[in-house]
Amino acid sequence: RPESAWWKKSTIYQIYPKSFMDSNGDGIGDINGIIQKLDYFVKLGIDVIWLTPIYESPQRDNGYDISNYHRIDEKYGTMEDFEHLVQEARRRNIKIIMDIVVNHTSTEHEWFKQSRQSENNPYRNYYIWKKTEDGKKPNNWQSKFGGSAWKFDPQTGAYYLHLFDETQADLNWENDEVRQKVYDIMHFWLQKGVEGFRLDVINLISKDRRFPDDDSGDGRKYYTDGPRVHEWMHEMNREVFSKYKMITVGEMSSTTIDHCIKYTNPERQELNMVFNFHHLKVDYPNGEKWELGDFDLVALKQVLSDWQVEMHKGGGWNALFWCNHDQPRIVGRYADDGEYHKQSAKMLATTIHMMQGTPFIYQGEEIGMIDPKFDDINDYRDVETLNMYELMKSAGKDEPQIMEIIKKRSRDNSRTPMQWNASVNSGFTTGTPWIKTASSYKRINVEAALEDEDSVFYHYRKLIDLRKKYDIIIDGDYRLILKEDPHIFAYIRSAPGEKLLVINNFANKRSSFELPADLDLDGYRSEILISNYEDSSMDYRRLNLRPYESIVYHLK
Ligand code: TEU
Ligand code: CA
Repeated sequence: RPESAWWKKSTIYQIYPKSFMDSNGDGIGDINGIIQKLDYFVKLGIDVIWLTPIYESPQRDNGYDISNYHRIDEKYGTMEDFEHLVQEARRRNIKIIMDIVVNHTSTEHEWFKQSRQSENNPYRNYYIWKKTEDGKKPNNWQSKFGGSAWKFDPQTGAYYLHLFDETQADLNWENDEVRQKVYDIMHFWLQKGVEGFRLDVINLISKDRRFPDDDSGDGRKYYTDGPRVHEWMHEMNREVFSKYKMITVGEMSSTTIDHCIKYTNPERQELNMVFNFHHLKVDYPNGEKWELGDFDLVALKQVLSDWQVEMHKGGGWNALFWCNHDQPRIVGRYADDGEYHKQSAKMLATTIHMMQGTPFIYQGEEIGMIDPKFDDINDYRDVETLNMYELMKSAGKDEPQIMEIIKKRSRDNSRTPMQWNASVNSGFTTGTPWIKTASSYKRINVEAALEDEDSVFYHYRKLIDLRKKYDIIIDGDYRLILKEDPHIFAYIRSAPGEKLLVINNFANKRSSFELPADLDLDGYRSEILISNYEDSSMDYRRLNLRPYESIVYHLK
């Protein structure tokens, strides 16, 4: 069996610095706070951390609006602090991945300030400007944060494109100089000792240059996995990635499996792995995020299984995840954050971590953090949430209805302070946190988790460890079983001479499992690798699963 790349055996931990650990009491997490907590990652078994953006930024979208790519935002610390972090991480064999946001810059970036000055400014062509004769918007494309994707700028009487907030202007990747500048930025950070990048919405950089109206949608089909994106990914790989020992993960918005195979099949020399979001839309009615819908396990199984099977076949590689800074906490969303909180959090973790790909854990997930359930719009900070609040209001929805949706869908659900202990503000800050701490911190926190042998934390640690020990998790093929079962998510991983049987009950009640008759599992010895109840049954042929019970059998 060929030896797999190291990053296929690693689990990556995502840090949202603003909410991770505040070292100086100003209520905002910072670099020195991360340094203080490095040993925590060692305890969990993590060898790679990804930091969401800490570059200089007006923070309209919490750092995804960058005004200077070569500086650290002073809220997070200094360049010296960052260099210190790199050193301290390296001492513990932890690699650092930075977030690279180059689909757009802040409108406060010097390039944009220049660009908007005049039509013959040397930076004019760094962004996407359109003039229209009748003064109407260039087309009907919509911003992902609501409203038109075009903003009129009176200085030159032209519109610029912004797929996100109006302070996030899309860069013009057709301009060779822009691409060169992006590669320079990457070299700058790699030379500081960074060992990888997470590339923000990188599949949106190539727009259809005709900029047509989208009669049946919001425009995304004209810029998602656009005409030149693979050409540019390959160019980036040649100009930058190929020159370092590093890893890359692309964040892909509304992408397809075929494109993701292309992005990640090593022969094409583009990226190492990709995030896609289809499994986090199975509770969106008609794909609509800002409407409430029911969780559909059969749909979830189908989506995740298609990605498992097809990416494996095509030689691609998935990034596996439930949580990030844009998603509500998974435990209350797809399982239970009440009575069966602990079992649910473990069950969900096992479901994902036994799949093929590189798992990512988002801060707080490893202790089963849950949504804060804020009732008051004034407790929310996220630009998307606040925009959508206004849009839903003007569409005539009433306040309680709007708040019900926001409570379930807001990105702030995952952005509340990390829950370190049961002291005031969960040990995150001695000051006033920039966003309120979730009230669950007294019960759900790191200190309590470390003291409890049976905690969600130790379950994650075990999963991280299993991946390092069992190659079948990395290279085994995948087959979904009991496809139509509405409560059980079960699958089999197979490698020559061995199997993993992964069985998860997504119901809050007992469910009976019966191994399909056509599976030939005779002649194997079996052991339980991990489960979330103390005394799980050894008889994997017939099980009476308890609520949210999850068991992994290794057959050899
Ligand atoms: O997110 C891209 C993205 O498309 C989403 O997950 C987005 O949050 C969602 O569509 C909103 O409904 C990335 C970053 O992760 C996000 O934090 C940034 O706001 C966004 O890009 C813009 O840079
Ligand atoms: Ca601080």
